Amino acid sequence: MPDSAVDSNPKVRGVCPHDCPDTCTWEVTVRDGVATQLVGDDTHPFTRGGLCAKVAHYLERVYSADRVLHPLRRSGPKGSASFERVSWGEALEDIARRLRGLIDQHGASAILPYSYLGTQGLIQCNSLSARFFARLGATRLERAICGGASGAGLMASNGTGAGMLPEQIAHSRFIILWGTNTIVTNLHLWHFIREARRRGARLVVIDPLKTRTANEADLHIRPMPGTDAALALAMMHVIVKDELYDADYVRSHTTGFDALRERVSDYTPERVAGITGIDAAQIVALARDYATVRPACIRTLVGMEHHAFGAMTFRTIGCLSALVGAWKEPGGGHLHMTAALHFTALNIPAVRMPQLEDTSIRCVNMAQLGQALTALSPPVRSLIVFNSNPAAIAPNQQRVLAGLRRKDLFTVVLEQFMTDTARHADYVLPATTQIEHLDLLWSWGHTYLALNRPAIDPVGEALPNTEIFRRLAAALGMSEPYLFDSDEQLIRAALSGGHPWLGGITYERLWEQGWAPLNLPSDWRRFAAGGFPTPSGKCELYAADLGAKGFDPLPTYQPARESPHGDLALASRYPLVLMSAKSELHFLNSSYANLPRQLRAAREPLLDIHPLDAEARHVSDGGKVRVFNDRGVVEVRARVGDRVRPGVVSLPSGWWASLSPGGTSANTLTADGLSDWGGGGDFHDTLVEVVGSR
Ligand SMILES: Nc1nc2c(c(=O)[nH]1)N[C@H]1C(S)=C(S)[C@@H](COP(=O)(O)OP(=O)(O)OC[C@H]3O[C@@H](n4cnc5c(=O)[nH]c(N)nc54)[C@H](O)[C@@H]3O)O[C@H]1N2
Ligand SMILES: Nc1nc2c(c(=O)[nH]1)N[C@H]1C(S)=C(S)[C@@H](COP(=O)(O)OP(=O)(O)OC[C@H]3O[C@@H](n4cnc5c(=O)[nH]c(N)nc54)[C@H](O)[C@@H]3O)O[C@H]1N2
Ligand SMILES: [Mo]
Repeated sequence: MPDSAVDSNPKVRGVCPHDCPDTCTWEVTVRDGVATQLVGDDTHPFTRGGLCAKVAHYLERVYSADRVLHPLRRSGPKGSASFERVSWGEALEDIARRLRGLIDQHGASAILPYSYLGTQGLIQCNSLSARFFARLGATRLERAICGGASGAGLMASNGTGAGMLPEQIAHSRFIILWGTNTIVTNLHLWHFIREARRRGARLVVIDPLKTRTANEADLHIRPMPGTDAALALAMMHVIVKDELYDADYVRSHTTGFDALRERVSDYTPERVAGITGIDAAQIVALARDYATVRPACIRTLVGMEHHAFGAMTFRTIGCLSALVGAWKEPGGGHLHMTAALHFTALNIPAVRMPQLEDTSIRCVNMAQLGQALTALSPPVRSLIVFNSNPAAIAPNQQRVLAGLRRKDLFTVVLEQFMTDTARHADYVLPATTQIEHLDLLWSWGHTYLALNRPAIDPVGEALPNTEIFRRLAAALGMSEPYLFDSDEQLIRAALSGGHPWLGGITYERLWEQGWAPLNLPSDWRRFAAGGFPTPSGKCELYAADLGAKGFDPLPTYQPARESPHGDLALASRYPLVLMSAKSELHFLNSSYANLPRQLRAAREPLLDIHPLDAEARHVSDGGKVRVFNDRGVVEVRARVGDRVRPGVVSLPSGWWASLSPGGTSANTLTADGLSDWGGGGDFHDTLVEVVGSR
């Protein structure tokens, strides 16, 4: 049970738990123990009273007839979703018995925990679970499928992914949304972009897809996927050649300008036009505008990192702001994620206790779950999943499913719904939703901390993740007190370190007021006077550290193996690049993709294909197509038009295979390699062929 009593006040403050940069606060009205209304908080400066198309209907999720409300034990073949109800006691006792047996025979590293940001709350996401699996000595999981490569890339240039603050974009005069679909994925930032445009800002979107956001831009530039580093190098070429860089800033606050000048000399707009598919004249104009209109902001997020050279792409783009001295003005610089600010302020080690972890134990990258379940030696014998739906969101879906179907794999899934992952479990344990548990929310898209108070008692027999791990620890006979801390204790631990940015922010204040801004300096111009947290203290145009690790120390472009300019034999069999971005307004990754309202709104997954590519393949608008490569086949209907550029096709991500027309979804086709560094996936480097079918 949540350890803070449910309040008798009928209006309860809470926070959206989803893995989204907006982290909105809300207010829940409760009558007779039932939540009757959930509305956006109009006092929160970022939420501004509005919720998105998904979360506005969060109560339908809470009270959905499809929720898993009791512990379930498998009673049919894996994947058939045949389960019988059991008691918590029976479930936990049997799970503990099975795990103990595996540990005795094979050691605890036969167990793989798999989790992500189904809830982003610091406590229910990964607090006691981190302690529990470390104490157990389970295989470790690298959770880098989102933000890993972009963060590591920006780190190499600027020492951090946290630069500008989101509200500052309102002061920009030239905004590049570079590989981010703000209106769909980061809606609450749009207000500040609109504000900037009211004051005369120009908006450029760089995206292979004509997204909802691209539709609103003054200029939409459509590179071939995975070629943005070349585009950035060509911009630098123009900026250097035309002497539009900020010589003072470059001299004082960067390393390696001469080496960079040499490097970019080859990246002429004409040559890069051939790589990116963008007109040379357009590249020149973009570079000149970016370097001369002040203040200029580059906004990036996550989509563009999912490439084999994702980190290098971000590292390269990350040099532009210093080159033109954009950091000097409020509204200038690079806006990426604010996560590092929260993680600096909060006492994360007190919550997760990293000292318990034995780093000599093997580690599995979450983007390669299929490989881990089918090829790892010694094998993974038990999989414990929470806050994630890998059967839908992990790349190379057929391989993931093959792993999940293994008869000798003992799988436990903590879930709110019978996802495609849960369907393959031996036990499904019912998890609470956000209005049923206590949590502390940080944000990767703004600088407000917020407390989520439970508004209602758990529905059915659902329990918070933390409580499930406490009970599991007890069932396994563990007795270390740190495995049994309460949710409130964990939140107090997170707020404890005494960091100045947390000054005045206490549990009591958050309980009363709901949210509080981090106490950042009021004149936040992060690198106006340099001070980059890199080894040299400068923006590292030349990064000696990268060189020492075997990477190119200078910004560079390389084609991915699985791309039109990579493995040419592969590209001749599969000539189209498949994007599977977050184009569904009504889904949050694979969450909501099973709920009636959202499924009605999303209708069906369609393959976007350009008329030139469609014609060559006898594909008609609305006609059925087979999209395939060596990893599998997806059968959907085609939408012919200019939502994609020639050479690129697109499927929406998030769809559950079991609810998709042909029984497979986009990730059936996606690559499961890793980014150059930072541990990200390369799933947007996916080549396919398309044929019309009847
Ligand atoms: N409605 C909704 N909102 C969400 C989510 C959701 O599922 N639904 N998911 C949340 C999560 S977990 C995240 S990480 C964020 C992600 O937020 P974003 O990063 O904004 O979203 P993505 O769709 O992953 O990628 C954005 C765009 O990057 C483009 N892109 C991909 N590769 C390249 C490339 O090589 N070059 C260029 N220039 N562009 C490229 C894609 O075409 C896509 O339109 O959104 C969050 N918000
Ligand atoms: N092709 C393709 N693949 C992608 C992406 C893409 O753009 N394209 N995006 C990638 C990115 S950026 C991300 S972040 C990942 C997202 O991958 P995931 O984090 O796995 O996201 P979801 O699909 O939303 O699954 C979260 C699950 O957690 C459950 N959940 C929510 N709250 C709780 C809770 O309190 N307790 C428990 N036990 N469960 C809970 C939800 O019901 C849901 O089933 O997907 C990645 N995969
Ligand atoms: Mo993500």
